[in-house]
Amino acid sequence: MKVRIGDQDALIVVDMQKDFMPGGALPVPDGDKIVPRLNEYIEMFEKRGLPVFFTRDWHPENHISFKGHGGVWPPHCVQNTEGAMFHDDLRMPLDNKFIISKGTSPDFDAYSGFQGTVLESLLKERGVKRVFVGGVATDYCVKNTVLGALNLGFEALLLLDGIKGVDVRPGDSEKAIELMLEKGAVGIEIGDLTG
Ligand code: VGL
Ligand code: ZN
Repeated sequence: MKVRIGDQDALIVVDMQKDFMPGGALPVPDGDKIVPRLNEYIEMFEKRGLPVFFTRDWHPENHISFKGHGGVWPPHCVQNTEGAMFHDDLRMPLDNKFIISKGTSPDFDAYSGFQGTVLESLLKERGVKRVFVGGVATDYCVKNTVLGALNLGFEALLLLDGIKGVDVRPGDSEKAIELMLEKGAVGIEIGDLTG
């Protein structure tokens, strides 16, 4: 599968925040291991002047997804806390970079970067037709962001070497990948990129 990055492409990096990394409040095993690879993808977009979107979970401290507030997760990615910050080594372009906060109001959760955000309109007003998606967690926010993109009419390339899952039930990430591919996403790795 050879892919050439072009001017209708954008990169979406999902939820690479400290709370989702080993040692964080809701750790994704080996979540930190994909940082170098994601940085390579980010650099390729940055060099071409193409937009890079960083989604982040950005919850109030009484968020509905938290245990004790009706949800199943330990409190995580609380607005303005250290755990909500991006991984220190994640490459942040100076230009053409967008931070998309989701799950920001107490009573709504959002696993998709498109849910309750301006992501779709920012992509469409830039003429983006195809999104490359990596980050965490494969079985939650990556899955829902990819499915959201497909539903909205974008082509979606799943960065197979730039995702990690939580696997609350063993096999969840594998199943999520199968579902994304079945729905029309195309799985790629860094070696598939040309030019
Ligand atoms: C996520 C669980 C809860 C994710 C966010 O980013 O995949 N997972 N909140
Ligand atoms: Zn969350």
